Amino acid sequence: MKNIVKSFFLIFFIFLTHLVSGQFVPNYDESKVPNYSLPELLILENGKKVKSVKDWENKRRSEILKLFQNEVFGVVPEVDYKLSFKVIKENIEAVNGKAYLKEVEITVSTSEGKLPINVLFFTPKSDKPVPLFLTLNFYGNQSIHSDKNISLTQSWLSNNKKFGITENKSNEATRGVRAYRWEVEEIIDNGFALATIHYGDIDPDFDDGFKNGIHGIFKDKLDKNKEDNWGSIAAWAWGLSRAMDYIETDKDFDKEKVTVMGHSRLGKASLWAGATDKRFAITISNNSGCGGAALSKRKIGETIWRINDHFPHWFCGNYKKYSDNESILPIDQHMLIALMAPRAIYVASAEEDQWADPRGEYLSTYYGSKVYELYGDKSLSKEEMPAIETPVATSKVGYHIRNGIHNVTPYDWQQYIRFAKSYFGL
Ligand code: GTR
Repeated sequence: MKNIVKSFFLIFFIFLTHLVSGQFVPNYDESKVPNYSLPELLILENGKKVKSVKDWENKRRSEILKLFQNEVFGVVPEVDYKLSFKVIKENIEAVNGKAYLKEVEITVSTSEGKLPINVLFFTPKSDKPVPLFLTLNFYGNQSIHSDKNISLTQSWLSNNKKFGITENKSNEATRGVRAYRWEVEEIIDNGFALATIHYGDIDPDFDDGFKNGIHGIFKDKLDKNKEDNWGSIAAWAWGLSRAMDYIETDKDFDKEKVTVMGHSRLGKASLWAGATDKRFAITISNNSGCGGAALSKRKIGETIWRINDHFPHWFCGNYKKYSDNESILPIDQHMLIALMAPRAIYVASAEEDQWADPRGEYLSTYYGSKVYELYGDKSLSKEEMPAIETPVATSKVGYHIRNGIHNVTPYDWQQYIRFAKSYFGL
């Protein structure tokens, strides 16, 4: 009883401090990072050490995956669905004649409805299947390149006055507005294809009680009272896997060489896609921060409280238990990184993106990389962060921090291409 009263006052106190301060004040001071200890990556729930690849693959990996499913991202309900693929545009000359543009509509059908997901491909001209980067985008496929052949997205768009988006709808003026984040020509020149999907096609990014997007046609198995219902990040990751279902059928692409990459909230989604779907050979997290690559227990920049408060639909109900209560977390994000092993993982930070806690992003990569030792591979050698624009890498784990703000820059893409080429032996 005493404990219940104590926790009640504690919760009330936390609530009051947030209410009185009116606004969240992030901590950026390393000396104020709380004392924390990270949950053990390589100790089983029964207390035994993980000593071999077998222990990892047959036991520990699934324990960790389950914890992330139940406590963080939520569980995808078991619903019968069908997929159909329709090529709606094909082999249109693009990128100064160096590539083909193609669009594929993936339709997901359940007993409750249909959801179209439009995948845009830029594929270098080649007589062999090519490796590919698969990514989600924020403002519609038409925003990533000025090519007029790209269909305007039909799904919900996040409003953005700078881009002329005011009614959650795309328009001609949104063509190419985000081209600066997409090194399409560089990707093509290096022999990679690029595939992208507007994340709003899969699940619109607002809290609507599971009505729209994929949640809407999967709801028959959804129990509103369950705290592990899948949130939007899990939905976006699920959509990436459906794109992979298509990619496997298309002989333009080398399905063994697919890299899933994402920025920010979409970097959280790419990490979850890489963790849940072993078909992704490389996973890249660009500035993914809280709930992505950054360690939660450090509470630097964005915290679990802040992310749950602003984006209650991103994670599952259980994740709310950890708002301002990180010490009880049974996992931390180094374990999410480790779920990629033995495949490859690359994490990138930006110096001015303190909100995403670059140091926390590095540390989780460093601690997570220990799992690779089980495979006889190297882990990252230094706990100390590398210098700005001095990438560090083993054969399967890469990290860099660059100058500048929260963004995806040509520098980032150059590192991803270099890492992917070396990992794939190209
Ligand atoms: C911010 C959010 C971050 C990050 C970012 C983005 O508002 O706090 O976690 O996801 O949005 O996706 O651009």
